[in-house]
Amino acid sequence: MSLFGYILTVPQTQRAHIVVICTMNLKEYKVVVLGSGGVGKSALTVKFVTGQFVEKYDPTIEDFYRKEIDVDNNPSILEILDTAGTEQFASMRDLYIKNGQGFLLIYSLLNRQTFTDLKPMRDQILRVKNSDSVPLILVGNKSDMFDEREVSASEAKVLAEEWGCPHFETSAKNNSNVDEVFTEIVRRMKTTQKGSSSKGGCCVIL
Ligand SMILES: Nc1nc2c(ncn2[C@@H]2O[C@H](COP(=O)(O)OP(=O)(O)OP(=O)(O)O)[C@@H](O)[C@H]2O)c(=O)[nH]1
Ligand SMILES: [Mg+2]
Repeated sequence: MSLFGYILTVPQTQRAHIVVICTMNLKEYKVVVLGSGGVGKSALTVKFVTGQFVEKYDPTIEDFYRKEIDVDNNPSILEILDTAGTEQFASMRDLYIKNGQGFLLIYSLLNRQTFTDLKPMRDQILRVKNSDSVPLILVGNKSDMFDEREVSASEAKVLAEEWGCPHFETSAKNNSNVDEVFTEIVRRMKTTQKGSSSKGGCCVIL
């Protein structure tokens, strides 16, 4: 019997006492933020999750965040794994990649080496996932310091085209394209994987 049908069986005088608690299990998407040390992985993630810009550089070992996000009128939960850029922790990457569904590959547009470093990371993703259609986005961060850039937008676009993925330039400091990058990766995860879990909602009648 439907919930509505059940309520109709209850005498009208008692219906005012029925409290219905409904919980909706939202689809969950797991995104992994990868890139060399100091490119702004944590700053972008924290900006997206809390709205704050982290000025101080405190190298990450591993941080995990959950945030509800509304993409194209579909509320979802985004689980974000902010990884360590330092090579010391690179051995953990296979595990992160195995568990992740979408990947943000971040470089600093002030530092060419960080751009070059992304190629082996993408190769690793494709190898671990055993697929060449993994949702990922190439992200050039620190666009507020464009005067000091070492990587042009056009060469990054060429690489993104070669990889068949979008390219964004972001600034965690100026809040430029931060929400857009996270929204777009969810869109891509939705279309390729249709979400990791789509449990139905649950209603409790008191
Ligand atoms: N100007 C500017 N500085 C930024 C931006 N994003 C991050 N930073 C600064 O760059 C430094 C490193 O940022 P993090 O976010 O800690 O870098 P990370 O990639 O997480 O580094 P690891 O955790 O070591 O891998 C910090 O001092 C940030 O404030 C940005 O968009 N613009
Ligand atoms: Mg960090």
